Amino acid sequence: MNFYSGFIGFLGPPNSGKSTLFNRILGRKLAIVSPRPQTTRNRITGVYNEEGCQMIFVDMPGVHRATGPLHRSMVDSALAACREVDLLVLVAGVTNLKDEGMAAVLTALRTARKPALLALNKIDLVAAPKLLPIMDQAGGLYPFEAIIPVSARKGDGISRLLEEIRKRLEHGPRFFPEHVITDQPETFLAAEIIREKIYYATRQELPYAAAVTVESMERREKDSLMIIRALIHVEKERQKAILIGEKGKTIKTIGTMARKELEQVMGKRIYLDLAVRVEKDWTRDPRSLRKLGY
Ligand SMILES: Nc1nc2c(ncn2[C@@H]2O[C@H](COP(=O)(O)OP(=O)(O)OP(=O)(O)O)[C@@H](O)[C@H]2O)c(=O)[nH]1
Ligand SMILES: [Mg+2]
Repeated sequence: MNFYSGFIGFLGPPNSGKSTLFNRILGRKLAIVSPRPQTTRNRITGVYNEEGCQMIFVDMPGVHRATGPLHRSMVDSALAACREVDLLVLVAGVTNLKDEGMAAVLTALRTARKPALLALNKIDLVAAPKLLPIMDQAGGLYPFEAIIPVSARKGDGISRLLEEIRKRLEHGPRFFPEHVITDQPETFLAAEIIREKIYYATRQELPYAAAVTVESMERREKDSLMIIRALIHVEKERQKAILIGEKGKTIKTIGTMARKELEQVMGKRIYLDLAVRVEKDWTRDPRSLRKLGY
C-alpha cells in the first residue's frame, strides 16, 4: 500500500485565521471568515488531494473560555475534533501569543496529546526582524514539532506548512473519492455564507444572536433559476427589527451580498428568499441549539 493520508485539525483561539488558512490551502472558500472573533461555529471538513496522498483538513471553532450554551457547544465541537484528528496545527496570530485566551488553547493542545505544528499566522503584520524573537517565544509555549511562519491572507509559507504536514502522514486509505472536497451539504455552505454577511452588515452583538437555516433549495425547470429559501433566527424581537432595518434596508443588503457570492460559488443564477424569525433565546436553549445545528 503506497498511499498516505491523515486528518489534520486547525486548533486556535478565535480570530487567529484558521478559516482563512483552511480556505487558502483548499483553494476555495469552504469556511466563512470575518474580522470578528467566534465566526466559525461548527467543524468543517475540507479534502486536499495530491498524487499519492490525501490530507483531510478540519477547521474548528476557536477555543475560548465559553460563556453560555452556544459557546460551550462551539468549544466542545473543537475539543471533539482534537480527539479525532491525527495531527494538530495550532494556528495563532503573531500578535496573539501573549493573549489571555491562549491558555485555554494550550490546555486543549496538552489534553489532546497529538503531534502538533505551529502555524504562526499573520506574519504580514510584523516587520521581518521581529519575527525571530516571536518564533522563539512561541517555541516556549509547547514542544511543537515545527514552527512555520505563514500569512494565510497573502499565501506566504503555505507550501512549507503543507510540506511539514505531508511528512507526517501515515499509510492509509483514500477516505474520500477524489472529486469530493467536503462532506458538508450545499445547504450548510449556503446558510454559512448568509451568516457571514450578517457579520459585515450589522454591528455589535447581532451576529452572535443570529443563526441561519436553509429551508429549501430548488432548481426551477423553466429558467434553471436556483431558488433558495432561508431563515435568519434571532433571539429577540428587537434584534429582528435591527436585522430587517429601516424599510428593509439591512436585510436587503445581506440578501444581495449573499446572493452574489452564492452565484459565484455555485456557478448558477440564484433567487434568494430571506426571512427573519425570532427563536426566543435560542443561544441558551439546548433544544433550539440542536434545531439550529449546534
Ligand atoms: N493581516 C492578516 N490578517 C489575517 C490573516 N489571516 C486571517 N486574517 C484575518 O483575521 C480575521 C479572522 O480570520 P478568520 O479566518 O475568520 O479567523 P478564525 O481563526 O477562523 O476565527 P474564528 O472562526 O472566529 O475562530 C479576518 O479578518 C481575516 O481576514 C493573515 O495572514 N494576515
Ligand atoms: Mg473560523
